[in-house]
Amino acid sequence: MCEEHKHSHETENHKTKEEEINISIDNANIILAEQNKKIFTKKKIFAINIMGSPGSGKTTIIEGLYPYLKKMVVIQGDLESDVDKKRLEKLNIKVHQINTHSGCHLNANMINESIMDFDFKDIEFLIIENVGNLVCPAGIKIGQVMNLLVSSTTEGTDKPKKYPLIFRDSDMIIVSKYDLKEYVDFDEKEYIKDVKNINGLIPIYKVSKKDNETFKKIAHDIIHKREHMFNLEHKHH
Ligand SMILES: Nc1nc2c(ncn2[C@@H]2O[C@H](COP(=O)(O)OP(=O)(O)OP(=O)(O)O)[C@@H](O)[C@H]2O)c(=O)[nH]1
Ligand SMILES: [Mg+2]
Repeated sequence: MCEEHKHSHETENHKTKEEEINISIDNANIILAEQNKKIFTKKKIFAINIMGSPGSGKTTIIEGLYPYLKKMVVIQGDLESDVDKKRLEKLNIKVHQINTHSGCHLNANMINESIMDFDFKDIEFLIIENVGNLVCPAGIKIGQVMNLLVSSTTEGTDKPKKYPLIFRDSDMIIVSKYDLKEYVDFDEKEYIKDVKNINGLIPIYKVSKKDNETFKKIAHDIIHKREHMFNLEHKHH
């Protein structure tokens, strides 16, 4: 075998090994995510994974939903710091911090370790704020039953076109910073059209941080999903 071919053969083999390792990491993550899901299901806890760009308004959404989803515990995922944890604790929300350091998304193992010392008594909702990123968290299973994407008007109209994977992977979209849409020339029609092209039936809510009526509506829809999932008696909201 000539040197060039030998070399390319070796790189191919090397690549295959790397791919194999990645596949087994992915599989281990899927198994752990299923375990997490089973733990939550057993306790009738509805686990929501909140995704979105840095600064899109994920923590603000948790603050807005809390008055209507009182029985919640939060896992806060950030590269560094406990800034968001402290923010939520001011409202008396129970928060567990995960710092990924260089990791650009949470994984099932991090969640699994984090819930070891959880007190799940009287908890109905686990809200997981993933690391701010529109790429990495998409498609990663961590034990959630619902992916909530927070997508702000200030990020621009073109986000569904540029980052379709995360839009496809979501079960609900909250268009945040709706109060700022005029200032940033957010083209709502085009945005909604693009989202519907990617994920036809997805519910989309538009919210500004002081819009408690919409937070109430979103919370009630989430409560409904939980009741449905666990076959609970539907309350009249
Ligand atoms: N005008 C306006 N500002 C908002 C709204 N929602 C969030 N903000 C502001 O946007 C900034 C970022 O909000 P956060 O809730 O911290 O965003 P985040 O996605 O949790 O940020 P990271 O955790 O750092 O990724 C804050 O200064 C908020 O006050 C909104 O509806 N309107
Ligand atoms: Mg945050």
